Amino acid sequence: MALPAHPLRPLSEAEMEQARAVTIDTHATDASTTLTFRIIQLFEPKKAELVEFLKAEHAGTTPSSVPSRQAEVLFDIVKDGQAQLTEVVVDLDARKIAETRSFPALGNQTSLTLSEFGQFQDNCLASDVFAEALKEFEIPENFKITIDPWPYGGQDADEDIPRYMQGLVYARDSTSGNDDSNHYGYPLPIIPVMDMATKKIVRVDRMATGGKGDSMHAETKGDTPRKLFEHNKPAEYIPELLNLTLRQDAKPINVVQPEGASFKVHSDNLVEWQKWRFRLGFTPREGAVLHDVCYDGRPIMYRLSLSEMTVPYGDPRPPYHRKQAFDFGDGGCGRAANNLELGCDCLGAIHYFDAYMADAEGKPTLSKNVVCLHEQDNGIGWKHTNFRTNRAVVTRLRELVVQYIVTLANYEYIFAYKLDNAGGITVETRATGIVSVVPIDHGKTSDYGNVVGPGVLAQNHQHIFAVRADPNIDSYTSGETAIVVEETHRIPMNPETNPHGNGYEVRRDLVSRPRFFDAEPKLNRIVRIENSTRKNPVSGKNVAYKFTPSPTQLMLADEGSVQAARAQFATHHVWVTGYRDRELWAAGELTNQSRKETGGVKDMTERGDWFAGAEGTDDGGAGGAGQQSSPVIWSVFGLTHNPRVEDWPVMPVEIHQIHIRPSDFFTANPALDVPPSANKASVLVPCCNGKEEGTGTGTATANGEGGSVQKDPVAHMQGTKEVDPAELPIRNGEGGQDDKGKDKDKRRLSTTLSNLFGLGKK
Ligand SMILES: [Cu+2]
Repeated sequence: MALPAHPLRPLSEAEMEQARAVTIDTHATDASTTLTFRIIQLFEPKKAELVEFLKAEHAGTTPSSVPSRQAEVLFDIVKDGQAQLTEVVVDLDARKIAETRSFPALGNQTSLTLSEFGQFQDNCLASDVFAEALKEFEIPENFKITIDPWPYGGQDADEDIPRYMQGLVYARDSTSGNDDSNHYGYPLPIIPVMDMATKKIVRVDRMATGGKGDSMHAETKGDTPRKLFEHNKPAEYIPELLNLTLRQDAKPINVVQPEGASFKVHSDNLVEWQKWRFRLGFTPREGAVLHDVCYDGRPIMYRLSLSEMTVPYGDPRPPYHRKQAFDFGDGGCGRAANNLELGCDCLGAIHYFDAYMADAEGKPTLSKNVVCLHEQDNGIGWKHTNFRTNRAVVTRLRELVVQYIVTLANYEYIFAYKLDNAGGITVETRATGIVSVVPIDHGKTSDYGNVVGPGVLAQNHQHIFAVRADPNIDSYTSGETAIVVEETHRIPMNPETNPHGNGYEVRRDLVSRPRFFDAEPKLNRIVRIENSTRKNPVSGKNVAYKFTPSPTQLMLADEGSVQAARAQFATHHVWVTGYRDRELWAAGELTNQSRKETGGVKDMTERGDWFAGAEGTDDGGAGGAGQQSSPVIWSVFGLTHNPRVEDWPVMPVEIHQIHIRPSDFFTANPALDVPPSANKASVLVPCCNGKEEGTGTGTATANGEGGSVQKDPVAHMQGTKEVDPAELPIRNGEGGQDDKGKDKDKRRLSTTLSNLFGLGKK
């Protein structure tokens, strides 16, 4: 008998079809009603139910119940030109709707879909309003208009609008006949705004193009068309259009795994690698998600995900205040995931995961290769050389990388979870792609960004990320995970406890209620995620994982601004909130067009929850909304990106990592059993192409002869071999040093000096 689907397995094609059919049967009940689908995905089981299943799964016993397979379907009910956003949860086993939610038409909006992106450009180019706006400019022959769709941004205080989108307009020089010629070198100073229900352009905003000291507002329209791009230059990055020779001096680097990969992928997305085991999920909003992450059978993370990123732009000239993207909530990092290519996006033995996503008709469409899985070598893992014997033991730090890459208009983000052979988890973000640019008058510079090419201003902006970690350190039991903020403080010099002033102390602060705090490198502030009952048998401390919050710059927009209000998560480095099913979004569920963050981490911290062990069990004065919960951690970090010329025309990766590491979780270095085998494929590279040049002293050659490296290593002369204490000669008042010992020391010193000055024997 076939086993039932694991509750965390993504929806199959057949399950998506079934969810679609049930939704259509229920909501498209007459001929004048159509449904436009946005998302069909697995509706993750309630934690309380899933935990019981996971416990039984790990114990190898039969679970008392299996959570039912459910699908979450987000769609518009379109009738008489009006769209009603609706969400249903479909019980796939029972083939019926289990829950229904409707959303208001005005105010916060759900994320944009790929079909909306496509419609935006087509409808703009077909619009008389847009054509009229273009008449203000004279555009060189052979240039084609191209429009990057953008979320509308935060609504101004006096706005109360339905679903809008805006677009940044560029022109592409089609002379080369190559569709990949880079349009970002030719920005136009207009932003069309579209009502997505009527598909009509509601207005075209005009932009200021001045420099330092110039007006905050667009100049008035002249009587004659303004000539554009008189000084702009191509900004190509694809190799065949580059006006330079590609470097020839890089020889291939191959990653060869002659015995294949050491990970195992099972058909239901269970991944096993060395002592790690997890289930890979994939959602249109988050992309890859790690579920039930265990090491050596011990749970660590119930769920680990990238939750949100906001990109607020710092150019104060209207309408740029609305240039603020929420890449997860407005766009969707899963649905914008690249189809990764073998040998380009990762090296070595790669496994790719596909995902099914729903198209506008709700039909499952296969996205190939949206997540890649591979191992990589990250240099030395641990090493020690016994200086007495010169015996070195060295192991490699190997990582299992779960990676996905997202293209959101001009930018790319590369997200990776890296599990390593020392029990560590690294969450990595890389920003690359093309910086967002706007026009600037020829010859001017700006306080609001950097001129990266003639007539091209790359505006200052921030990228602020939120990683969500729902930990279950060494236990599936709710209430056993506790968060402790640990700091290291100076002890003032005092005769009783710190007579010489060198002492310092480690202080612990148990987080008993949800709250935020910030990175504090001066206090070495770290976050310990502990099991509150299990002690490490060696240290007696609670078993834990820890991470150091990154002291990166937080939201720069003024506290009173819409930009800051809609991204409250971006105002602190760490949030600890009380768990609720379905609460996955740092800036709230609906970020698109939001005026303020709703249902995000700030609201979660304010509802009066408490954690196990907290004094009192009141609701914190929040009107009964509080409850005892398990803690969820949100790590916020970012990049204030004031662009460099080197970021143009395509930006070298900006990397950021958070390191979640075991802290008294194991009884010793968990990588002690990593074999220190020497790599037989490594080769020696001689100097001078292997030919003798000059005297050639001081460097090892390919055959290992003729060099002085480590042959008589001065640097290791740090002591002598051990001696039997019984053999130590003791003389009164001389601390165990006899004449023979002094002679030995003298000999050693003279050898050292001789070697240092090249006088010793070789
Ligand atoms: Cu940037």
